[in-house]
Amino acid sequence: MRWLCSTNHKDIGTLYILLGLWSGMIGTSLSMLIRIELARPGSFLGDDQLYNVIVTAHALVMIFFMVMPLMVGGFGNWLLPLMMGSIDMIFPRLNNLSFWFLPASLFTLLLSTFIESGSGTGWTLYPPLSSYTGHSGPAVDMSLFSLHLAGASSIGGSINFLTSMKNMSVESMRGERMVLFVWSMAVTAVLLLVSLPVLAGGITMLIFDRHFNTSFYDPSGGGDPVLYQHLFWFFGHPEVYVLILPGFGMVSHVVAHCAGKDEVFGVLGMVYAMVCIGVLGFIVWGHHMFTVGMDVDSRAYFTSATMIIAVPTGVKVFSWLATLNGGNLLHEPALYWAVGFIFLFTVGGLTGIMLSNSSLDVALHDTYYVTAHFHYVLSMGAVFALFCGFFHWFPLFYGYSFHERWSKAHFFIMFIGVNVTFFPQHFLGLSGMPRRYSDYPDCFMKWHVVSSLGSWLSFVSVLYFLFIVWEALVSQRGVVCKSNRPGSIEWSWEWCCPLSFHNQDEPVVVLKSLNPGLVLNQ
Ligand code: HAS
Ligand code: CU
Repeated sequence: MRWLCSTNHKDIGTLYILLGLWSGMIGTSLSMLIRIELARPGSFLGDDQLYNVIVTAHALVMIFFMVMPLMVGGFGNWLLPLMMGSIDMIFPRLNNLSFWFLPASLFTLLLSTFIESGSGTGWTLYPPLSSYTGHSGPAVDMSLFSLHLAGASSIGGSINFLTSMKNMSVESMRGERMVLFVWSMAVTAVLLLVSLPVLAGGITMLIFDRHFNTSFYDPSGGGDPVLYQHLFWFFGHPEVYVLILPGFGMVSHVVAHCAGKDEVFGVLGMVYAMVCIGVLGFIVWGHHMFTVGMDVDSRAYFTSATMIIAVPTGVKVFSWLATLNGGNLLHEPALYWAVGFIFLFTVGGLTGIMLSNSSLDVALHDTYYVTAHFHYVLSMGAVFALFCGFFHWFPLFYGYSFHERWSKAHFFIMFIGVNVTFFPQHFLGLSGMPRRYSDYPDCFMKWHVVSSLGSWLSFVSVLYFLFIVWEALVSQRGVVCKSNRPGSIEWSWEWCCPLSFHNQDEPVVVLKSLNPGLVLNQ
């Protein structure tokens, strides 16, 4: 059990990966309950508060305990030191602490669902629903405490990552020469560091309103619930980029590797695009609040500022395509996920541009169109990027390889499943189906049935994925080097890091030293 208190970045990365997979299963189960409730008009769960609690827990679990731990905690911890040429993170014990905040936070959140009637507030926890009048029991307090803990974990992690990048990188891997995944983590860490304290302040004020007679968000005492929305979305919008930027980093490495190229097209442009997305992410939060009664000038501003984000994101999309163009493609599962990511993330991004038009958003806000948008960028953006990274780096991390044909089949099942689930939600939204409702009139039934059927297919693909991982572990198949370039040795090198740092002449030796258990079958 010593590895539970390990301060080694790889052990901690593995702990995060285990936690993320575990929470992923909790989140998936909750999503299936949602889709069962919505598969038919009428009530399945029999209790709308329960439905709201499930929706809330699904979102919080997926965001804070699945995507973030896997991307930032898992891949970040595993890859950063390798890609910086350093032996570990600079604060190894803080690293361990950051991890252990999370199980405590997850436990608190899940426990809150068993207290009185749980917190059915949605992941945004807007007052007055989350205030004492809306939810008087301690469930909301537990959810807020859980958020505080998860936030402390991320702040600790971000400080660790940034300080490590500054002080632990080898000379040849600093500044502009940091590889793209490291850059993506740098931008992510800054976003977290700046935005999380604002969330912490906002929810602390909510706790004060609930228990200490303040009225920050209560008009009867001179407060305003819209203040909460400003504080929440000043965190919330940068947060959605936290969920995708590390994915951008991973996809860049996989695309370059699978195209048989040294680096992605326009590396420096990719760096500037990420920094640009990070900076712009802080000044567009109002697009979540177009319906609060915002004046027309602010709406014009938030619409224009939001749309500008399409430019750096377009730079990224077209650079990935330019990298693939003319490449000697290596047809492995990770490439499938990367291409799936580029296509479907773009679909989600374009619906985001639609929503950023305040005049349209007044009609589409709080409808299934929004749900469709963010599941395209999350379930098919962030999650596809995670699978992409997982299939690419798992053999490096653990020394075993996946069954290739099965992994490809898994991609197609998941690809069809998520599209069947979420594409119809655009139609539902456009015809006025509101979000966060457990029931609906019969006219919405057709697309809800299709969506629920799709979710079963995705569920099957999750089970299949677990089987594939299990099979890779029990079969203990070694890693087979395939090459799309002259000399597979070079390929093995690329696998870890496209830029050279130490011992470039003997990459296999380096790989072995990174992971002594690694079996390389030529
Ligand atoms: Fe979003 C709501 C706008 C990216 C996640 N988003 C959400 C929510 C989540 C989320 C979770 O303006 C719901 C929160 C809640 O619970 O209420 N989003 C955007 C825009 C982008 C964007 C403009 N979102 C993301 C990413 C996410 C994410 C990334 C997580 C991973 N989003 C919104 C808006 C709302 C919103 C409104 C509020 C809706 C409401 O009413 O509540 C951009 O970053 C997307 C940029 C990407 C692209 C695709 C690639 C670019 C290319 C270049 C050419 C494109 C051009 C555009 C020139 C644009 C290929 C042309 C335009 C056409 C339409 C053809
Ligand atoms: Cu936003």
